[in-house]
Amino acid sequence: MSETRSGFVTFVGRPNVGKSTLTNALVGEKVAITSDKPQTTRRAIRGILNRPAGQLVIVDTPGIHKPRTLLGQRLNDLVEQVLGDVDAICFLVPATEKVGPGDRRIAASLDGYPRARKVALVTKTDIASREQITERLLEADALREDWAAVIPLSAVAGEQLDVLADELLAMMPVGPALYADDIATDESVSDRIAEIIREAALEGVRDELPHSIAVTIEDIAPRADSDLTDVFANIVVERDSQKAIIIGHKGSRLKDVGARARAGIEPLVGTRVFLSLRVRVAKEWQRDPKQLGRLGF
Ligand SMILES: Nc1nc2c(ncn2[C@@H]2O[C@H](COP(=O)(O)OP(=O)(O)OP(=O)(O)O)[C@@H](O)[C@H]2O)c(=O)[nH]1
Ligand SMILES: [Mg+2]
Repeated sequence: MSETRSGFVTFVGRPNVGKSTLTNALVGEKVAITSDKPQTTRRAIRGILNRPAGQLVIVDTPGIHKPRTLLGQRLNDLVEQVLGDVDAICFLVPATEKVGPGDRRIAASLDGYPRARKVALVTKTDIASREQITERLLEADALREDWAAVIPLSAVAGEQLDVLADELLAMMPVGPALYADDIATDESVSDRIAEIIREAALEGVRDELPHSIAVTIEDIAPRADSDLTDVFANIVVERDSQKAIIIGHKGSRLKDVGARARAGIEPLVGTRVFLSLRVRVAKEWQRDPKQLGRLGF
């Protein structure tokens, strides 16, 4: 048998550049939630890509940003920890937006990780003009001298994903698969369900509210003698006014969130799901170390 390669790759970049969408596209399954709100990802989510040539473990991380809360600070710290442990770092910039100070800062900070190979990715090419793509490739290329590759791609249109996977695999050390070849992620079902509910709750909310939403799972229990699983979960927000928004007029919004979430949870647990959602207020949890600890940060 020919030798295989395996290792860890991480995607970094500003919030909203498409790290999680690309992770899912490469893995071929939704392992990380995505949204058009910045700071959607709050954990280091591992997605696993298997090829005859080997295995890539993709670590999707939170976007790197100027922190305004303790949560924001903890998310940036988490990214730093991940970067120290990977074999390759992919830095993402969307083709549609000019490279700015935030991108420059992140690209420069990769100096701190000399062991990792570094790749620049120009994303969202499906919604960019040729001129934008060319301009962004030049801007990205100029950010560092040590890029092992600079690749334009689209996670949504599935363009150039094979090129990226092949390039990355070739950079990995020789070795056997690190995870079983039949799992897409090592996230627990409970954590994945919490994230699916948070994704459903993020849809249609604005301003500061996306940042204030957290989800906890109380219980997941198969119901005896029936093809039904009960899921009891809490949507946590920071203020009473936010609770009212999440619930909506006569509970209409919460009902929609529940329906959307259930559609995502059922394929995951493989049964029909009864989803019970409660909305709770944890005052200013993003700034409170104790509450953050309770929520797993
Ligand atoms: N058209 C297009 N949209 C994309 C592409 N990749 C991501 N998006 C959109 O960009 C938005 C942000 O995507 P995410 O994958 O959540 O971005 P992220 O970098 O993980 O964001 P954070 O977790 O908040 O840091 C979503 O609305 C995606 O649908 C792409 O290749 N093409
Ligand atoms: Mg993300």
